[in-house]
Amino acid sequence: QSVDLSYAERAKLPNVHPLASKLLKIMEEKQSNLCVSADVTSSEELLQLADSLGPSICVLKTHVDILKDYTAAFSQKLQALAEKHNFLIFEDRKFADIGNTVKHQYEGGLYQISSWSHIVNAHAVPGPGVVKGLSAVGKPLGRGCLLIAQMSSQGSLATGEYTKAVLQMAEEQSDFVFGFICGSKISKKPEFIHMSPGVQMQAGGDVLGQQYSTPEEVLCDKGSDVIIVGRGILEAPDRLEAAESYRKAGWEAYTKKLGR
Ligand code: 5IU
Repeated sequence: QSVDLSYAERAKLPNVHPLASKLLKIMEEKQSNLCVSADVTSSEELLQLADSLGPSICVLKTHVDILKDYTAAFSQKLQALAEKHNFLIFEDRKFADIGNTVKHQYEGGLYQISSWSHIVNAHAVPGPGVVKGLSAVGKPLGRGCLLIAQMSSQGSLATGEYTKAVLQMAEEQSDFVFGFICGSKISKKPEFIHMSPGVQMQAGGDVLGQQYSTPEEVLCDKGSDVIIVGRGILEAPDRLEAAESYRKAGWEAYTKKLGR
């Protein structure tokens, strides 16, 4: 029965990835383990969300390829808001190709993701080359990667032995991989950060296979570190009020789990 370390203690571990350390410090400072999934289709709306919810969150997750009006100026404004409110940007790109291809997808194209996103994620399906390719671009820039170890959707194939193999891959490239997208804590190493999508105040799902757990279930029972919330906040009548209620629920669950 090992005692859980606080975010602040984990931030100071000798082998912690610098970006994980930064995130853990932000979480402690802002008393927030909330990542908002800003799944909107207008740049203006996304920037407005980032500015209003910024103080409540540790990470802002984007899908820039759903924006109908992406420009390089948008990414600069988003970076300025990340500085202003002290949160990290996570482009949920889910890279899944051979190393050489993901290198281009990460650095180039229209979006030039590596130039503005602190965090990206990748599927482990291609094998370790996908991380090597991303790392070649992102490591010199101080970026970090989360490997998708489990998914929140019904019938996901990322389970069991696959999840274990993802864990192994992360351990072998922990100079760039600092954690996981997962439904529950899969690594005992406190240096790794576990981030979980599929979170709403009420358990349930949507019509396309999404499955929801509550902040308390995800953080206390499943032992994850960060809750990722999209529609639970975006579809609320008052988004700021909803974000604050998720932040508080998340923080309470964390302090309860810590038990001190
Ligand atoms: N997302 C998931 N489940 C996953 C992964 C990513 O829901 O396993 I990997 C993304 C999809 C969406 C957000 O951008 O997280 C969840 O949005 P809602 O809270 O609106 O369901």
